[in-house]
Amino acid sequence: HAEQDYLDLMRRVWREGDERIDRTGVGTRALFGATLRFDLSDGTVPILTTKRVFWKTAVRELLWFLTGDTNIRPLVAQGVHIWTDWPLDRFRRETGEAIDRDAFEARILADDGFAARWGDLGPVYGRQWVAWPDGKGGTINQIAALVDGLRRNPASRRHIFTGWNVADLDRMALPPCHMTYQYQVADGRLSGILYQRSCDLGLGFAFNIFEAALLLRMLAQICDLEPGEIVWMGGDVHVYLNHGHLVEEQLARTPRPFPRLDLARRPDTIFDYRFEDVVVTGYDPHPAIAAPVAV
Ligand code: UFP
Repeated sequence: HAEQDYLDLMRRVWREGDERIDRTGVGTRALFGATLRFDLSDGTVPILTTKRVFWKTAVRELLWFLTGDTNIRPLVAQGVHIWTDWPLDRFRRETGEAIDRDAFEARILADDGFAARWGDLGPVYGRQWVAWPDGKGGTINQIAALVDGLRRNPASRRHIFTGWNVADLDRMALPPCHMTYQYQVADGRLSGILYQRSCDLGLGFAFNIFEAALLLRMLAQICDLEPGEIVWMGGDVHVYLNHGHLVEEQLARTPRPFPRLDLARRPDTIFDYRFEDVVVTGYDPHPAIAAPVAV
């Protein structure tokens, strides 16, 4: 079971990782360079089963990336809070106002001007994926170009898109973690690699691998290919020191079969998927494990 490889990696990081104080001040144990592979050809999807993963939130995040939007407002409107901490933190720092998260989100939803002023994350993933500034006043849609390339020239070794826009990094709330995606077509099957420069194994990974797999399935459908494998490559792979309870609990659990993923509808383009199109069946995870996010 491929989830066992993930658990083994988590155990190794926790036991052997180099302990350091990271950017967030929380502290991590970290290893450098790891690979995990998940077979998607049988219709399954890697949603971790050794804890409940809130995969619907991840679907909404991926669809939001594909719209090119970088404001948290559409996420908040869907009850997705995963990106709120960064703008909230900036708002508190810059205004000195002691506002709680619910009140901040309520203002983001109620006030257009406030949302525009405080809800934007800078040129993060969505912007780079679909509207990378071309330096000539225009933009490049990397995802559209990828689809086009997969259709026209499947044997290419250049099926790549990336969020790592060096010139824009200093304006991003968070420089891309899941930064580069590459694809290969072999025997009518689409496989993909996600290179993730920095990975919070306890929290981020579950979302990152699922979203990479979902995106691959969507690309395969749009390009009339069968799904192959999703390969995950991590750079700085770490566990936060305040996730000890999560590690202990998760490692004590036995993985269950991965659920199935079906796309209920084949939209005209990769940009036209809707939340309802993503159908996950047979997901029977162990209970959720709460753990704090390091901002
Ligand atoms: N992180 C992930 N996956 C993501 C994401 C963030 O694991 O998709 F957006 C984690 C990795 C790291 C932190 O713990 O967030 C980012 O911090 P840094 O930029 O210092 O690597």
